[in-house]
Amino acid sequence: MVVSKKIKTFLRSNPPKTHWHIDPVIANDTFFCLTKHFKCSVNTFFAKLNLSSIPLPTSIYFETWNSIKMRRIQKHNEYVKSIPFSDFKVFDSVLSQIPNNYMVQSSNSSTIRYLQLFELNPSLTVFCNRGTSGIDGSTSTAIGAACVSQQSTVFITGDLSFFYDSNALWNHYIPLNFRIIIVNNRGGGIFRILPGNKNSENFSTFFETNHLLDAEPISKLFDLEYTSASSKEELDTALVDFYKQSSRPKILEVFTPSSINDQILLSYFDFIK
Ligand SMILES: Cc1ncc(C[n+]2csc(CCOP(=O)(O)OP(=O)(O)O)c2C)c(N)n1
Repeated sequence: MVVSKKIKTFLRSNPPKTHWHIDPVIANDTFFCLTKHFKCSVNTFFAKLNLSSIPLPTSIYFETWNSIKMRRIQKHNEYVKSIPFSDFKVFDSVLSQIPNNYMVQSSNSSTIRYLQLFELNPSLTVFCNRGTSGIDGSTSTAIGAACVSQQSTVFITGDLSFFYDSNALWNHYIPLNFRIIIVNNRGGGIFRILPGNKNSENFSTFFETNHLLDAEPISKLFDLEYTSASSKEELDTALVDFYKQSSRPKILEVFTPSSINDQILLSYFDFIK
């Protein structure tokens, strides 16, 4: 599933001549132009595809898109340096400090949207429940995946998604190296990013669902180690020890200023244009 609506719309309104989907089971016709479904794994497909026998046309396709990508990365780095502590800045610190070969589990909604804006360490494997994109069940999924795969796992989540599924912590199977990072912006930050009037009580009560909860009492209840951070310095300090071996799973809760998060994200898109 392509997360970005802008990219989905772009590809739908600029359809390719052919669209091949490679998957052993299912082929979603996301761009309404699917021409062929190869029912096999990606590795099998590329092992059988004899590229040297295919005459390749001369094309500037790669150079064109690669230079756009490079420029975007450069603008991205410039922007991150210039912004104050916010959701965006938290993702920059957090994503650059996940150890190699971790599984990253993401909740919905702005968590996965921020995640896709960053160049990730290619040794990480990233999962998120997309489809109906519920904020429910992400913690349960992350814990289940960590148990079954036995891969070191960090779960990154928003506060509402975390509190919604806190019952996921009530079991005896959470691996000791399981890590949770809660980006607590005191409500549904995604709704501030979407267009509409944000300065009304109706907005904060019924859309953003403002709250003052923090995860410390829940960590005590379920016997998890707890740390919090409210600035870049505190976050970077907390991350130094966060992935070290421990006798209990850990939660790191990062408090961000909800009033500036949306503006920082929206200005990012203007800046990299
Ligand atoms: C089960 C369910 N209920 C409601 C929604 C609508 N919804 C989408 S995002 C969101 C808020 C998410 O807030 P949070 O987890 O704090 O993440 P943030 O957007 O702040 O990063 C809600 C309520 C949903 N996706 N799934």
